[in-house]
Amino acid sequence: MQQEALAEIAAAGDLDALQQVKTKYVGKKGLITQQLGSLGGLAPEERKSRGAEINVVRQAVQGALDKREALLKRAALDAKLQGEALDVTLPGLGLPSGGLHPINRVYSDLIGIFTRLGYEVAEGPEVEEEHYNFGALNIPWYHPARELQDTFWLKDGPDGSSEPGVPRRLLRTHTSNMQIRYMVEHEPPLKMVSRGKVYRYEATDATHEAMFHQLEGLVVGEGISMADLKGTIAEMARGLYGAGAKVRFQPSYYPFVEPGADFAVWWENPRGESKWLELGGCGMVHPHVFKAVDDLREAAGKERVYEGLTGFAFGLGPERIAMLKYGIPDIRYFYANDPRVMRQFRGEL
Ligand code: FA5
Repeated sequence: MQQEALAEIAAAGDLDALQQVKTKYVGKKGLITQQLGSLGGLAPEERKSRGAEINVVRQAVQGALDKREALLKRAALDAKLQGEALDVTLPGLGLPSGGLHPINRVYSDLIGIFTRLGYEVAEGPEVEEEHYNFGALNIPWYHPARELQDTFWLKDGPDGSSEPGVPRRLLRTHTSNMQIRYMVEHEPPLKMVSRGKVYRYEATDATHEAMFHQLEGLVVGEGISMADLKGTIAEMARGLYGAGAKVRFQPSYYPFVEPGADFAVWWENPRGESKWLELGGCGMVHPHVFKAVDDLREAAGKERVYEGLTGFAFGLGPERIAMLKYGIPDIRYFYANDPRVMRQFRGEL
């Protein structure tokens, strides 16, 4: 019986099978237990020697059972651990990655160029008072130039009109409001760029949006000249398009500069496409602007420090740069929130 029991123990492939063998031999009604129970019917001498024999068998079987149980438990644990193991070499699930909007990419290129030239970066309001967007920029209410930039007005008063004595407000039509705000706050000499959204009440098409972006630049000091302006725009073009970049200036009119110009950059891509890219307007700050700034400073209890100085300003649209750089044919794609467009810029930081 011992041989049989040991063979069955060795053959038990899992803990359930082993439990059956255990019950069969050493359980309450097991074969060995029964034999021990039957000793009572034997003569004392025989009972002693037979009892000793059976005990030897029982101990051998019990020992084999314990060993096998430990082994099977270990194997079961190993199998469980194996099943639950983390394979760190498996490819990950891949979190979706974001990316910078193409306009922000262009802005960071531009801001990088100007901060390296020592410009400060300023931020200002999109909801603006009429005076900062127009009046102080030499565009009085009767000036036809206001019609060049159709404006979204805020309906501040209860009937949509403004209260007497309360400045009318609007969504700024350009970032040139920051020329005024910055000069009122800071003393010359200064170099500043300001980025942000601007709004115009106009029909949209492939190159015009009602909301778009601008980068404004302003430099004021003694003896600042048109040559400094041209050199700065050329430096920006080189920063954007490399050492061979070309710029073109054409006379233009903006009430807040005199003389004024539009500037374009010669753009080429590796596919051999090229053209003049009309980027923005610029010019020498009009003396009326300096006077308006000093008036505002005086009203705020500050010193008049701008009259008699010279300076230049420029304003450009990053959308135009981004459209060419990324081959985007229609400005409206930038703001339509179409994931098929924006997905192409994933991972671009
Ligand atoms: C201005 O807004 C002036 N404030 C620029 C300026 C600043 C001149 C300082 C002189 C001194 P303009 O309206 O031309 O100028 O707009 C400047 C640039 O903004 C344009 O060259 C163009 O790149 C971009 N832009 C104008 N309108 C739109 C539009 N609807 N959609 C997209 N980009 C536009």
